[in-house]
Amino acid sequence: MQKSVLVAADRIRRLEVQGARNVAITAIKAIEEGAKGSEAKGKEAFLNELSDAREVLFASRETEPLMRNAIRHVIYAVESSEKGAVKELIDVVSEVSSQFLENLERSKEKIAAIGSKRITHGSKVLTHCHSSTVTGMLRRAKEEGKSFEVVCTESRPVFQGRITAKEMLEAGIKTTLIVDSAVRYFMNEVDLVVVGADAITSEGNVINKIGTSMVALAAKEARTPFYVVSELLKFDPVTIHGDYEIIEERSPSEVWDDPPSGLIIRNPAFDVTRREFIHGIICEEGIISPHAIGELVSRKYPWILK
Ligand code: RUB
Repeated sequence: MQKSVLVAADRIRRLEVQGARNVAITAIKAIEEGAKGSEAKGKEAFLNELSDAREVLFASRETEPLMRNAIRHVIYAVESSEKGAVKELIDVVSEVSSQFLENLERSKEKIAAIGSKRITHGSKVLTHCHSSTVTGMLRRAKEEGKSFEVVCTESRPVFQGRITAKEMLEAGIKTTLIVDSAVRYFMNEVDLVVVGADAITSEGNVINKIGTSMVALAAKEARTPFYVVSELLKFDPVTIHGDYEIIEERSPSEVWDDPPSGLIIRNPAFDVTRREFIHGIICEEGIISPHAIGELVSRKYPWILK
C-alpha cells in the first residue's frame, strides 16, 4: 500500500483533516501521489493498487460520499481508459484528479456567489459545526460589504464551532459562540440558519454534524429559514438503491476520556435532517428544493449514477 494513502487515511480518521470537502481533497491528492509512485507492471496490477487505496480511504470515515464519489470517479476513468501503459494511466489519474479538484473549487465559488445574496445587511445568521462551504459563503457576503452577525454552536464533542468562530472573527464578522443546547434560546433572534452537509440522499434528506436535525427542528418551530449549503457531489448514489447512509460512530473518549466504569457512552458523528425541514439546498446550480436533488445530479454529474 502506498504510504501517501495510509498517511492520508490516518489523518482523516483522527480528524486532523475535517469537513467533507477537505476530506475529499486530501483523499484524492493521496490517490494521485500514490499512483505517481506506483511500481505496477500492467493495467490490472495498477487497478488493484487503486482498489486497495480505495478500501483504506473509504474505511477512514464512513459518512463521506464526496470522498467516495471522488475516488470512484478517478478509478472509473482509469478502468474505461483505452490506454494500457502504467505511465499513461498515471497521467489519467493526475488529469482526472485535477479536474475534480478544479470543479470542487468552482462549485464552492458559485455557491458563495449564490448564497451570499441571502445574507442581508444587519442580519444574524446561525450555523452549526464547521463547514468550509458555509464559511466561504459568509466571507463572500462580508467582502461584498454587508454587515451581519454570526452565531455559532460549539459543536460538541470536538468543538468544530471554535474553528468557525475563529474564521469568522478573522474575516472581521461579529461572532457569538453558544453551547449546543442554547440553540432554541437564540433561535428567535436569528434571521437565517445555514449549515453544511456531509451527504445528501436520493430523497433529499441531508446528513450533517450531529445536532443538525435538532437545530432544524428548532428553526422550524421558530419559523426561521433553514438552508443547507452543499456541493451536489455530496449526493450519495447508494441511497437510490435502497441503502441507508451509514452514520459513523466515533470513540466514546471524545465525549469523556475518563468515564466511570460501566457507563455507556454513544457518540454518533452525524444525524439526518429530513427534507421537510429544509427551505432550500444552496448548491452550484442555484437554490433548489431538496426534492429536485436526484434529477439535478443525474443531469449535471451522470457518472455518479454509473
Ligand atoms: C464536519 C461537518 C460539516 C460538513 C460540511 O464534520 O459536519 O458541516 O462536513 O463541511 P467533521 P464542508 O468535523 O466530523 O468532519 O462544507 O467543509 O464540506
